[in-house]
Amino acid sequence: MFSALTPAVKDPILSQTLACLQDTRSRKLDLGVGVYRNEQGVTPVLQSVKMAESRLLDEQDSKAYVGMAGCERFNRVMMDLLLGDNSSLSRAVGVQTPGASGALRLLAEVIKIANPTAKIWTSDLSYANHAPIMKAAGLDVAYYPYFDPQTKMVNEVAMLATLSSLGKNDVVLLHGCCHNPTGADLSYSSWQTITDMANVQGFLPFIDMAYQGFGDGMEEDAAGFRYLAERVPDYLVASSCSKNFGLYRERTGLAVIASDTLQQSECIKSRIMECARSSYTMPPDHGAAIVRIILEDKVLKEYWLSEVTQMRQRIQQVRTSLVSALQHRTDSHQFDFIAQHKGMFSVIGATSDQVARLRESCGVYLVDGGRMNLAGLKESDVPFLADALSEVMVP
Ligand code: PLP
Ligand code: TYF
Repeated sequence: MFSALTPAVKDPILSQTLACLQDTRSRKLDLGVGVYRNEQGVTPVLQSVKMAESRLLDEQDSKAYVGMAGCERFNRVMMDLLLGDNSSLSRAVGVQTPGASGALRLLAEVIKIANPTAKIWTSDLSYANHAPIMKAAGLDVAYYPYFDPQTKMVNEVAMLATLSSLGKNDVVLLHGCCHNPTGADLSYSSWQTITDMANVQGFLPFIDMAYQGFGDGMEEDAAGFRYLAERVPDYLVASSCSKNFGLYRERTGLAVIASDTLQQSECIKSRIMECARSSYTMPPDHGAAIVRIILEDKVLKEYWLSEVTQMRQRIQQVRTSLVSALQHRTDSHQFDFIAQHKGMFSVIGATSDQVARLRESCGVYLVDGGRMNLAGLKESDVPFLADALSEVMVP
């Protein structure tokens, strides 16, 4: 049965973490995989999560199945977090999924069922798993221009020019905030323009929100998306609790569907649950139960928000420190863009040769393409990293 099978290509991100673990040098930095680490280099379980877990241990009286859409109370509080008091809430429905990855896959499958010839447009560059997930669901994938390697910011003119040619057969995948891998986010005015284009041209906006709270704040990070959500007839969202709740391995996420009527959204939801039934059937409960407990409790929610603020501020601080260390060493403003980027990552413009030299000569591990996880960097490691970057990247 399997004799002709060749091994899979390695995961481009996780393979860097493995390589760093196997590196025996005492001085090394794993800035590959997107996990947050604190000043001690630890990815902590949040205190709010610990408190919710201990409550869950006391209160949970059954492990019976919850249902195909997961926990509807989780779906409700997560939609509230995502949408605030947005008017589209009244026509939006949610399905709990195994991480945002599960949501991306289910939403892609329902697009394929509704329109087998649909084409999905993703940013160039984008999250390493976007294209594989969409292709696995049978969708055609195309790319719109996004990252400008010169400015290290979004090339909004080129992006909007491409989007202006799309129509009813197209789906546009947008990062809600904290773009992975580049760190370069859309401006509010681009969200406005994309909203107008979706309305006039009829393409479907599909938003991936994996880092709400890691850019400028919980509400601020959703502002562009909420502007669009108020105004377009249909949209889809894949939302993740991996980073902002630190629930990575618990596989906790949400798919949101908003169509022009609640009845139509419910119809799409029923087809999504049908897709889930023919795959994993029902999502894991533990992470969703934790999130539900936190978001339903005013005090716990405040505490959790303060923990997200701490994580966000630490990332912002480390960005500022790195920029100033690099200004000092290079006597230039070549790396200032790092402080303008949002969220965990920055694409720093290292060539594949430079990425290899950083790894081999300096023990600094980035993802190929030059993505650096700033959320994995300790303040105390900034001088070491700045030395390595200025040695390898400055002529
Ligand atoms: N979307 C983006 C942009 C991501 O960076 C990630 C990775 O964390 C995901 C989706 C998947 O997240 P999850 O762990 O919730 O499946
Ligand atoms: O981009 C990242 O690093 C995270 C985590 O195949 C991740 O999103 C890493 C590898 C992978 C899926 C997710």
